[in-house]
Amino acid sequence: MERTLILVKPDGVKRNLVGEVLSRVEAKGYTIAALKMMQADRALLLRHYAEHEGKPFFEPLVEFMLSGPIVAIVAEGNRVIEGFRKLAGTTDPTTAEPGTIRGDLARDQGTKVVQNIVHGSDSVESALREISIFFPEL
Ligand code: DAT
Ligand code: MG
Repeated sequence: MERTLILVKPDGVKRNLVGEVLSRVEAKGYTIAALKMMQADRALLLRHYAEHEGKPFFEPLVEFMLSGPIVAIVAEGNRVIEGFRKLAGTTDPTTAEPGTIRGDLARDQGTKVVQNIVHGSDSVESALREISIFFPEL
């Protein structure tokens, strides 16, 4: 069964949207296989976001992800990686489709990094890598 890593980012937790995100995932029919609230540290985020190192938004992204607790979720189901990316919507919340998490719940805050409520793995390889970072016990 396919699995993906979902993160409710600090903006989502601060705005009390953890339940909203979980309920959209569950309503779609995916199963929550694991879930934890945590404060990320820098080392963990450098591993998670390694592909973005060197980009202009990298440091603001790490600082943002350190700015408060996050909720890490493993969701499970056939084609859940693709399915959650559709539920999340595109990266830029201003133009993300209404009906998606980012399109409905986020907007441009004028910050150096886009704040868009959720992370979702983008491929099978990313999902396996990211789940092992956030849930080494699984
Ligand atoms: P996604 O989260 O949609 O997979 P990504 O992996 O390309 O997007 O980037 C990770 C996060 O970094 C993204 O959710 C928001 C932020 N980000 C991406 N591109 C950005 C940009 N050009 N300017 C500011 N922040 C950006
Ligand atoms: Mg990504």
